[in-house]
Amino acid sequence: MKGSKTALISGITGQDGSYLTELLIEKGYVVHGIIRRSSSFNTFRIDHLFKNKDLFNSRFFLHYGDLTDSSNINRLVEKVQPDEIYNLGAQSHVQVSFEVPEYTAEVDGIGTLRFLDAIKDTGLQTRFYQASTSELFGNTQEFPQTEKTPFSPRSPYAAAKLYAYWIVVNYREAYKIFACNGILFNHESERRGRTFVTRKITVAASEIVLGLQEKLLLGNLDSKRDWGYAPEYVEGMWRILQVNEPDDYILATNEAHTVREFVEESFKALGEEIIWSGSGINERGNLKSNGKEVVGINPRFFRPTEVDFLLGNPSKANEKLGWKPKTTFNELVKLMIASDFEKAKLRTIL
Ligand code: NAP
Ligand code: F7E
Repeated sequence: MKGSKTALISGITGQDGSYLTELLIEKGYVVHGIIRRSSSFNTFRIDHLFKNKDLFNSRFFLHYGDLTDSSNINRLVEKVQPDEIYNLGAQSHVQVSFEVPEYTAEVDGIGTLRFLDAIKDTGLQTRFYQASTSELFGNTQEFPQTEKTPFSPRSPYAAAKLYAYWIVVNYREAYKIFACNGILFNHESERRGRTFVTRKITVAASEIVLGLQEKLLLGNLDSKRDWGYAPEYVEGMWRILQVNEPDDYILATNEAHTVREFVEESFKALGEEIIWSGSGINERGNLKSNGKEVVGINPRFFRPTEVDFLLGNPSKANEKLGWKPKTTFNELVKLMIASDFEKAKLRTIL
């Protein structure tokens, strides 16, 4: 569409990709997304846009592609000629990265280089957003973390994202590419993948209360994270590309909670209280109302190296981009529970 900006998004089928697409379409962009071929449909988060006949193939386009395929990335950059590129595609699960470290490095690390080389080689004047992560800080001793806190990755995922972070900085300096890192702390939503701890908890708590599931098995309950609400974070991504100079920014809430607190708040939102007993792998959580054991530990969910505590300071994003998180921890838990409880209720009548 003449006059509209064009964006190219990798990872469009993921949590952030779907919210970012909605935001950019609302802002009048033409959006091109890269989807992977899969043996079954994996577009459920963007199906509502896909089915909108006024949008699809006029302001919203999908292309098959993969971050492991340089020729595909080159072709798409050349064909779409985007004003902005958002590289959100990744093997994004930290625990899984211990199982598939080489693939994670290939997609999350070298995949980023592939985009940057395509921009360099085509000479396209575009703006590039890289989905960097608080996992880069690992077990840092500096609290809260800022853009100046040294990195100390603790997983194959974080090590791959560390390469991506620095290659973005290098191409910005070496080739004057408008490339930026958004160092985002955990952000969650009703669309969060079900194997990340927040969604795993809100789905399980809803099903337990409705009698559809017996028990929720978790790993490290004492791990602390800075959890925000994903739709607000994709707005921050967009803001990072709208300023005059390319730079790197933290997006976070500056408030951290343990996994244990997330469990407690989730059951509380459903009108139940958890009573903890035991310790280590024998710790368990029982419902106060009827004594039923509903939370336990499975060492399978412990990681070979854990990141114990992350807390981000978003002051720079606030000052330079006017970005501020709005949704509180309690509100986040409540809205995830409300959504998962409704979905679970539907299962009781099927
Ligand atoms: P997500 O829901 O797991 O989505 C990941 C996306 O990447 C999916 O669309 C996935 O496609 C795609 N993808 C995976 N492998 C790919 C490949 N080889 N080639 C192309 N695309 C591929 O992740 P998210 O939570 O939206 O996160 C978005 C980005 O931000 C990721 O890079 C993540 O590492 C990073 N990040 C996330 C958080 C967070 O808390 N959410 C915080 C910091 C950084 P399929 O649907 O086909 O699997
Ligand atoms: O784990 C602990 C686990 O998998 C959070 C990704 O989006 O955010 C995410 O990475 C914490 C960890 O997210 C279970 O050990 C306990 O300490 O929800 P998670 P993550 O590893 O923080 C960062 C910023 C990203 O960049 C990543 O892409 O919860 N935990 N028990 C558990 N975690 C899981 N998944 N499952 C459990 O049963």
